[in-house]
Amino acid sequence: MFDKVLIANRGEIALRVVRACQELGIQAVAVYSDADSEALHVRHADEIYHLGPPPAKKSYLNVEALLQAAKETGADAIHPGYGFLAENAAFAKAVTDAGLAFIGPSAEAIDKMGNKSAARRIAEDADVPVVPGSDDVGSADEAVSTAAEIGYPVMVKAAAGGGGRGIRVAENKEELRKAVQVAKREAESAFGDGTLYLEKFLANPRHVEVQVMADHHGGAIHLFERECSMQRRHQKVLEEAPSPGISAEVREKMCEAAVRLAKNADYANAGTVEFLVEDDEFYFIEMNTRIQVEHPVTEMLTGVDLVKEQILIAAGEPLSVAQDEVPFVGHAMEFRINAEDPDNDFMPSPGEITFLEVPGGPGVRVDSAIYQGYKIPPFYDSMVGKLIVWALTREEAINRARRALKEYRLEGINTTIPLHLRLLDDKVFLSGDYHTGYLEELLKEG
Ligand code: MV4
Repeated sequence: MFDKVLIANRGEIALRVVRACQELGIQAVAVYSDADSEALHVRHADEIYHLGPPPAKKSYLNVEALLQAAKETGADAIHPGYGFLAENAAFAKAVTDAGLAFIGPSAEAIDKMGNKSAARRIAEDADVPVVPGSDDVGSADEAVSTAAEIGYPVMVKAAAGGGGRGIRVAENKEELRKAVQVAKREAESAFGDGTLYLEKFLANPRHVEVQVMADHHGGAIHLFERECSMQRRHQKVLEEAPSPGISAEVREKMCEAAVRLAKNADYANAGTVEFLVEDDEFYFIEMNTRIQVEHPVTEMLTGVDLVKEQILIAAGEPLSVAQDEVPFVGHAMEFRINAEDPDNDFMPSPGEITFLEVPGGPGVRVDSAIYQGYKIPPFYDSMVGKLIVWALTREEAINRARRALKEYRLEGINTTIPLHLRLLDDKVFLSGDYHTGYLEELLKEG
């Protein structure tokens, strides 16, 4: 087992990993920028290392500084968290080349899944349904002839994109020619790779993802799904499990498909297989090769500590649970608390937390790295915490969430708490029958 793990991240996820290390008897090394010397992940760590100035490029994205930090502190592994370098294959490779363990999948797996069109081919190989579509299209002419086979509307996607970046919809061949031209140029400048592919455009799908976990001994399991359709501009607002929109039969098929994909790709560590769901059909779109923000939703239902499991797997341990031993009990929801003003187009709202009281009681979990008197720096992501609730039924979880969000007293900044309270009284959310376009429709209504 590792003696010391360096956490190449900040905020709530860095603190989450610190906690997992401490429970495993592993020393946790926090890194920090000049903007984060008073941050909670720094206060809770066993050892700290200063990286550099606030801009991420000079600190949390600075590979040289991170490797130097690991070397100087004598760490034997690095956990990347999410965001920053978590899905950077070159970083994973640099870590292992330096003789350290990377707590995540191999650089090869990150690289393979980072190309969304290659990931589609891997899914097809594993008999996992994909959205009707194409391989890479070399030209506008090729796109037009391929789209004639698929049928309009089609979606143009950048192979190097993902998470909503570099996508366009085309209703006919004129729009498609334009979309290909614009998307190619954008993808070249944003990702250094203008490769495009096409998919049939699904108008209002649900977004459901399956958590998988695989070890280095051929073991691979799923930990069921999370419903992630409540989103705005590709930023998830809340997540829940089980998905209220899928049947037991779809769940079983989708979860089995996710495991087949992980096994076929020789995948190790934590991963998330993303699907679009329409009626009773599901289609693979992407695989995320990191621990995700919403992982606590799965932890609440299964009892499996996903971050500990990641660390144990990276240290060579087999999976701690067998597939038929994974519980899936009750209902959980996660509410992302962002320092943003939902009444002012979600404008970032950094600054000092002048007063803070955090909810508690049965079935309530708060993963956050803020405290009263803490100044949220303006340099990083606006998510400052997550409220996760669990109860036996969806209805009880909703009532518990409403109660807990009302207990939250957070002053000095604007947050997304009022938006969550609104959603908890929204008929469509309460019905469970919502899709990826719903929140933006609701916000347009005012
Ligand atoms: C789609 C789609 C409809 N049809 N693909 C956006 C993010 C990226 N991960 C995939 N995305 C989509 N791909 C086809 N063929 C609609 C979306 C989409 C979406 C997907 C998941 C969650 C939120 C979304 C919001 C808008 C569009």
